[in-house]
Amino acid sequence: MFFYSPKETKPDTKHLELMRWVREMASLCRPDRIVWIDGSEEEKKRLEDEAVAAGEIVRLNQEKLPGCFYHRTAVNDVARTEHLTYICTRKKEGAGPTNNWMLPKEAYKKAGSYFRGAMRGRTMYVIPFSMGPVGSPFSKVGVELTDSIYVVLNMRIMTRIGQKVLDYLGPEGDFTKCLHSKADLDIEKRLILHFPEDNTIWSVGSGYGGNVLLGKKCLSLRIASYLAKQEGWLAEHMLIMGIEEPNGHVEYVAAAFPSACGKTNLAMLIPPDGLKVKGYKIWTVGDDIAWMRIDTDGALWAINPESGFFGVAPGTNSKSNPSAMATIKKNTIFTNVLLKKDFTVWWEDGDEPAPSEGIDWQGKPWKPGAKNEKGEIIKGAHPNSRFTTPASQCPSISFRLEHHHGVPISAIIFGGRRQHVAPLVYESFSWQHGVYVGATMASERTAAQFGKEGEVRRDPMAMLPFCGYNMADYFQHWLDIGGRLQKKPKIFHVNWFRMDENGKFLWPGFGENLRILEWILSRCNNSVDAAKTPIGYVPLPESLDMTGLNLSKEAIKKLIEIDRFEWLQEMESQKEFLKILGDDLPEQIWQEWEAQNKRLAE
Ligand code: GTP
Ligand code: SPV
Ligand code: MN
Repeated sequence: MFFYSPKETKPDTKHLELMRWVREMASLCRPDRIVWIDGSEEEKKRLEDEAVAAGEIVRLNQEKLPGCFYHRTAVNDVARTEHLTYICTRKKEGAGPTNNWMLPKEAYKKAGSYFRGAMRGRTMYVIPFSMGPVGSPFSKVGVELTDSIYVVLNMRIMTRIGQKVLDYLGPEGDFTKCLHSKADLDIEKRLILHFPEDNTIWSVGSGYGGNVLLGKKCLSLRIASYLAKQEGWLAEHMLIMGIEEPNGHVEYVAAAFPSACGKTNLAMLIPPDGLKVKGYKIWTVGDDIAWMRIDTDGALWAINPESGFFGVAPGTNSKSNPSAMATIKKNTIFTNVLLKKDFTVWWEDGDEPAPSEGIDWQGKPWKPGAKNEKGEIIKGAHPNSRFTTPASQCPSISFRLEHHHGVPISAIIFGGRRQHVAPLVYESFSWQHGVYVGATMASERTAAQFGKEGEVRRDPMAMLPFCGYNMADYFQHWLDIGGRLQKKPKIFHVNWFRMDENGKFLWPGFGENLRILEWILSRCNNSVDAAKTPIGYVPLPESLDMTGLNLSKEAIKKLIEIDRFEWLQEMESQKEFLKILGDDLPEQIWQEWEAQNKRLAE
């Protein structure tokens, strides 16, 4: 094979393995140019201008939205494609029964044929990035090669990138090898491949966030969960937030909800009017990913490895999430929302009424009320349209985001979107019972993943699409962590989405969720009693502070009610799921299932 040497900017690194790998991937993808990303402001400007000129992004109205850009992905490329996402381990058991699996050799061969020559006529950007503050012992370095400026600009917001990362990496530091090409954006030739044994990620044929910002789900969850298992820590699909009491004391919680189930909203919560007199203040540490480890004090400490938010736009407004609205006023990239005539953006359930016209997420002229051939309303913004915005711009951002040490976690909260069955909140009986609660969690499918919306599926710890190894071993890992923790966070389950018989939400949600966090924290410091039910502890109605909330006693009762009949059915459905994990499932999870089933039947 002859050596391929395109034009290349001079890398400022002595990392020979990194340079060898970049050239090897270039000789596969055949870009016209290789550009090493340094992370500077000048470089950002240059890339923005280039991408605007090429039509890859649109510069928005700089008076109204300074530093903001707009991008549309291909119509068939607007959400993560879980059916095209694989864990490639030498043995199938390594991936387990809940992941798609391919033999590494075959995966490299198949994707290699899609990558071959895919960057002809394009530039390959080399993005060194750090998940977590650069140089923190808890951070991980990756290098993403991509032919998309949109990816570079997003990675610049979501992670720490550039020369400082190369400097930290030195001549032989470890890094995750991340290769991405849009190729032809052909869904038939799209693959999102993870090779945990090689610390490598290959993504081809997509331009959608979760598939291509390889520091996010691919590295920080799938690869990181695999590393975390080996190194004795946890990589989770969780928000991290601090709740400050008037005396200045801050308690931190971490919460795992599936995609588009309210992590961003909860992490940025504004105390509701009725609780204002109590003087709480909320600090946002992260809205999507938590890396947690046991420190020398025997407690669980967490960092958010990201530096930006990739949040769902529709439904975001000054009432539901004022902090997000303040964050996205500048330096934000909007993807797949509606583009207005004045080069600002709009989405359903935002702050403004629908404009009289605009360009919708499919790139077509749009008018409010327009319908398709089937008579369905055409949305201006795709339900999974998103904003990419710097965390530093968030009014509630915690200064601890840049702390190498992270924050101590008092409570872990699991949650899903369930119209029925799951009560507003309950507390597990123990760490082991809590792990079982997380392991059997379920949620209705949302627009964040390709597939049928609304269908209930088990999504253990909100990690079903993100666990980089066998789910059964993952549960065992959670049990082991509990065994090592001297100060165990209490484990809770919440459901903001319970509905009445008319299909209306029983709970107002959003800012009002602080009332539930307040109860959770009082349970953590043992300052409030609770009612024992077969599934866990629920609040005594009088111990929830409902000041200023106009909710009937009836509704509150319904919200925390446990219907034994529904729950016995739920147990059967849990059993079906647990059986899929076979003999590898830790015995303790079955014991918890049996015990709960017995309590419910009594
Ligand atoms: P990913 O970014 O996909 O991981 O999702 P996320 O968990 O951060 O989801 P996000 O906070 O963006 O949730 C978005 C959806 O949840 C929107 O449709 C919101 O309107 C809805 N939502 C968030 N919080 C609440 C709540 O407390 N009650 C109700 N009813 N809906 C909520
Ligand atoms: C999710 O789907 O859980 C997200 C968005 O946070 S993505 O990064 O696309 O996965
Ligand atoms: Mn997410």
